[in-house]
Amino acid sequence: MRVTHASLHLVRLPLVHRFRTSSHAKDHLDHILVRLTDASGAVGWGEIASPTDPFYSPETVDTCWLVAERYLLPSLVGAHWDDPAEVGGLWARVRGHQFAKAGVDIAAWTLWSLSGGVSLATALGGTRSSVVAGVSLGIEPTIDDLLAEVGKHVDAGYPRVKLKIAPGWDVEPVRAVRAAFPDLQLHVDANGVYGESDDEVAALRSLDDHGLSMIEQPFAPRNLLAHAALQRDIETPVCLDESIDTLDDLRTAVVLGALKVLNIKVSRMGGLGPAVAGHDLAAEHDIPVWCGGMHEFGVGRAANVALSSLPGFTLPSDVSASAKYYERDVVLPPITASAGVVEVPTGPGLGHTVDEEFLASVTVRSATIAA
Ligand code: OSB
Ligand code: MG
Repeated sequence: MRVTHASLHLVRLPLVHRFRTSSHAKDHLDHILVRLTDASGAVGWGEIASPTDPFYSPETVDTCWLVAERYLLPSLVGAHWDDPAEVGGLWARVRGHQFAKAGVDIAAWTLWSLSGGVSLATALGGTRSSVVAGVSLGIEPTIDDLLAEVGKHVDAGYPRVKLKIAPGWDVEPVRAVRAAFPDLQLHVDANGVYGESDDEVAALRSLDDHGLSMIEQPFAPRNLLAHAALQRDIETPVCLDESIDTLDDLRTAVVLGALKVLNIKVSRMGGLGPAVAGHDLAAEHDIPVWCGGMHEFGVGRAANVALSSLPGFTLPSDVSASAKYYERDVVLPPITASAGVVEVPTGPGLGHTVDEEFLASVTVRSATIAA
């Protein structure tokens, strides 16, 4: 297979509901869609779902654009490859920049599966015909606002809710949500903002009493030792997100006892190939995994749905329906969930087509790279 033409499209979509985490708030997202074409004219799409600012990871939309345009696409366009698992080898010299790599990698997988007439899920080794979705809810102005948001998504059928927490917004919202929804599968995500002061560790430890299915990334990404110490002290599983960019990170975290659950994000791990490898490695260590999200547009979320169909994804994934995020998504049909369950498409490739006319109307900037 040979990509003859590639293009990047910076696309802006407004969020239906303002999203606040421990580090920042956002009303719209700017993601970069990657379009690859081969000599037969087949088209594969990918998505670079980096946040605009370097508050989740060191990458930004601007660094992704630069790295994809200057390094990744020039090494891919014109090169011969047989399997998308080889594509990462074309840019092996490029260190880091996982989000940028992931967007190009997803496009290679979708092009290859489409050309081969198989679904992306099948190409990845998926076995499930549907996946269970959860929702991730931001920090709200008041507890009442939060209870209303949780209620709305529970009513829509989502069986699992994740709450963003930060020092000062942790025990109280968790207690309130737990009191109102005693049987809900509930977990929290701190995005690495807790320190190791006695007060902050005590707050995390007291979350152990609320039947949470996990505490996600309480401490800074590189601070595996603090995660291991907390995991020794509490029953609730510690889940890692920002700490795990590579398989080497995962091996180290396992040896240290820093996690009991892994959030696999295609973007954070640098693509679908590395995400599948992370799934396999976690399974060897009996670590259950779920697929995290970055508020992807339909292209990236369809890839997340396909990945979540692998057998080790035994916990609900952040693959909510398009309507949770966007009034209008870039794919047709949009991603839908029924009683919190998303069907895995069986048609070739992504199983969703990109609405190119709508895309043109929301594209801010484009660039092309030809052989
Ligand atoms: O930590 O999982 C996270 C969104 C942006 C940045 C980081 C995270 C998130 C989410 C959203 O939790 C999950 C989703 O896509 O629904
Ligand atoms: Mg997270």
